[in-house]
Amino acid sequence: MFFIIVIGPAGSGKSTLVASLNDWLTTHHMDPATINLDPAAESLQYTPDFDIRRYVDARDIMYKYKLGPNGALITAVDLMINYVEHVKEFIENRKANYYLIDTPGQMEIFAFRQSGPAILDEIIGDRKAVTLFLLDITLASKPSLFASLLFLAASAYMRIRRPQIGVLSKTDLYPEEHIEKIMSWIEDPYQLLSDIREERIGLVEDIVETLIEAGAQTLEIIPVSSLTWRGLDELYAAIQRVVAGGEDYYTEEPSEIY
Ligand SMILES: Nc1nc2c(ncn2[C@@H]2O[C@H](COP(=O)(O)OP(=O)(O)O)[C@@H](O)[C@H]2O)c(=O)[nH]1
Ligand SMILES: [Mg+2]
Repeated sequence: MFFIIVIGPAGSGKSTLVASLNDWLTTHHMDPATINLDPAAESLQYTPDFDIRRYVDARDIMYKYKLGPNGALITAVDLMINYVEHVKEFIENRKANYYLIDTPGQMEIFAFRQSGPAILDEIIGDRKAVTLFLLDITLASKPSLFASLLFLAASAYMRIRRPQIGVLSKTDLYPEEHIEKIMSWIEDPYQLLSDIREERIGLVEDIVETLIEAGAQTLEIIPVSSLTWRGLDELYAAIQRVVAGGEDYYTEEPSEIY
């Protein structure tokens, strides 16, 4: 039994990826199950096998405690820990091969507060898990903006502390040249640095350079589209390498970015 945690900024395509990966795994007879941990999800592109909204619903909390949407989501995520036994019970009974975990839209409320990582630890324990961090291609139009997504992935890693694979999402929206450009930045961080230099934004160059020079860690990134299923085979292979091969993607090649 393996856990696939899907994380990323609001609207980066987490729930859509859970839906498409669930369909892909089902098509390939891999027996997946979906767990929705977003108490504020309005509508999901899949029918979750376990749905936290049955126990904690951000909208109910908003009315009950007279909170705004953010306050309600924070409260909802904090309350989720009380229902973690139900998640565990579901997992024990369902006995799936893969559990796909969908997380709240606003990743900072989940990943950057104590309750999110604590809930994941409770659910997963010391079983094998991988985090898929979504880098939304629509937010990566400039080299510096792409670098900012890498930093976000790195800070999510610091919170979740599980092997992480980057997913460049929504690639169907951009021409192939743009995707190739982004992939060249991943293969050669110095190319990213020199393209950032052309933007002439000072401090950003220094930050990126420091991180490259520090020999900080690498992130494998796979271009994916949940619409066309582009990259889902590669993504599955990468997941497989982490969870079945026991490799830690963040510590394997300490030579590239981070
Ligand atoms: N074109 C395209 N749109 C996508 C893709 N994945 C997600 N989206 C769209 O992006 C928006 C946000 O997706 P969602 O999965 O709800 O994001 P979440 O907040 O991270 O869960 C929705 O309108 C999706 O239809 C994709 O692969 N291609
Ligand atoms: Mg979502």
